[in-house]
Amino acid sequence: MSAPPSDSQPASRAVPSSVDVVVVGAGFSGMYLLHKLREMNLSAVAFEAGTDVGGTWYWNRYPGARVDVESLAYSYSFSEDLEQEYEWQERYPTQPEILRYARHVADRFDLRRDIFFRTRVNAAAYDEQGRTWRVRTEHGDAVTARFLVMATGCLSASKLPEIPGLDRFAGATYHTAHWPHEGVDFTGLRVGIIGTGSSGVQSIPVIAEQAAQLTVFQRTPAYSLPARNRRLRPDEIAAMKANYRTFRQAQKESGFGVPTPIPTKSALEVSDEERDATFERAWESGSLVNLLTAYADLSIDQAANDTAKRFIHRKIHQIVEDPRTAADLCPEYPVGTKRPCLDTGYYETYNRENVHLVNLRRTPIVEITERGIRTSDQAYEFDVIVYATGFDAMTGALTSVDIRGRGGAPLDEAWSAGPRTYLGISSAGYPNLFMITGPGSPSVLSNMVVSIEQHVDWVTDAIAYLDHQGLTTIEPTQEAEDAWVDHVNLIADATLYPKANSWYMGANVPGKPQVFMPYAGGVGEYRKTCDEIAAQGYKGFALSV
Ligand code: NA7
Repeated sequence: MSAPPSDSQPASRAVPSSVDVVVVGAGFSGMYLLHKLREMNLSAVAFEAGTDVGGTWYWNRYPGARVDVESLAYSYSFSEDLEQEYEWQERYPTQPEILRYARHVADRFDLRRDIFFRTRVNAAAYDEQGRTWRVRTEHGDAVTARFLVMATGCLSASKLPEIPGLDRFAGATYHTAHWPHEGVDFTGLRVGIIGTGSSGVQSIPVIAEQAAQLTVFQRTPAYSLPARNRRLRPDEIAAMKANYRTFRQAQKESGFGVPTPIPTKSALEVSDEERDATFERAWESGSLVNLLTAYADLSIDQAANDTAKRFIHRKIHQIVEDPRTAADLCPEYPVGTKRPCLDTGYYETYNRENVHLVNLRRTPIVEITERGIRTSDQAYEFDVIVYATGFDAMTGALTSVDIRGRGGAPLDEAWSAGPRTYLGISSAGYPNLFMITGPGSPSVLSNMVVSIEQHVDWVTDAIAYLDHQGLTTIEPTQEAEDAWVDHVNLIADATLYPKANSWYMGANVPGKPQVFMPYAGGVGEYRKTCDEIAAQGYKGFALSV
């Protein structure tokens, strides 16, 4: 895998020995945190492994990478000036456009002066006597902080597949989450790609246009809707800018962080014609949320969900000319229980003569060889292999840091049977440690920017409260954490989510506990709960002087 070249040189300066807050990560969470902490006159530094801000949008530079929430909604709301000034170009911006936005925010709020780039945090240990966190970086620097905030993202610990022979391949290999900054030219090459999640679904059509041959190795098909991306019109940008405050409030109260009418009808109570017309409108709208919220029971009732599944299967069979390929592209798990995708020409790509689908359910990969990929029935030769194989989601970036709480307890051991948090923000035994969009919060089931802002606001309010009250530590009680974990599970079990082998469940990482990690109760409900807990003097947390 190629290492990214540098593109943002921080001024050379020494890491301070002590600050109020250490922030790990300079993606959308870390950036807003730094800004807020400065406004509170707290000292803070952020450590970032990349050479620039942007997090997900810094790393995932694969061809075709786009966000699947609309730009005007997938943007910070904390600064009205920023909202008004910034001009988004596209409905679903590309990775370069989103990275440009992140850089603009970093410049506008002068964030880089408190960020140490090219600096991975290796370890953090809580000092019970000093009531501080001691944080160590890969360069050997150590900094002491009153608070530690992990703004490390839900999808940042990338994953290679567990396939024998990974090192044997003689050609070039790329993981979608570590794409070379200079891009890759596939012209005239024979390319194999493993993985058909969002990264595969977005990159396959673009790679197919360049490559001599593209062979897609699919273990589980994705449900994908056409994005119907386009340039934004000046009038719609102006209308949103005039209405932003109302829109932002609606985002906060919504289920997914994207305002949509709340469905009241069951998919089973309407005629086939009415249902098809509704699904057709959702398909035409280019919005995942419109499909997922078309009926009230799609996420909780198998028979209702089957109606959406049949609709999408029909679409795939209409688009893909070869019936066997079309059948292989049809998922069997309930719609929405693995992360659905938005694409640009994905299914159509399988009608190209240079694209070939290998169904790994029928013919699994046996090994990677020096020349390519061998499945149970054939050896394929490639010049390039692309791994679009995803992430150790939600917990990977947290447990890969050696975090030790009270009594030196390692976080990865405390979470060995699955992540345990209170509100997805904090964990018992780890005082003054906060996670932004951690497991047990809506996070990946929502518009991430909405959830990030809510967590950053809640965490910084909690710090302000402690300082105002002359308190030094905040830590969830074991009872509150246990009750929250039970609540998260109860909600998940009332849905169809646990029916799929998804990264929401940790199913893509061999040996990872199978626990549904995000909170499925919706961002509006979740926010209410967080606000109530704060209003009751941080109920469920032990606060001490
Ligand atoms: P995803 O969604 O986790 O997709 C990874 C894909 O790679 C998925 O199709 C996996 O199949 C496949 N995979 C993983 N390991 C293997 C092995 N060993 N053999 C074959 N196939 C494998 O990651 P993405 O980067 O595409 O997207 C992540 C999120 O970013 C996305 O959900 C959006 O929120 C944005 P599986 O499904 O595990 O059978």
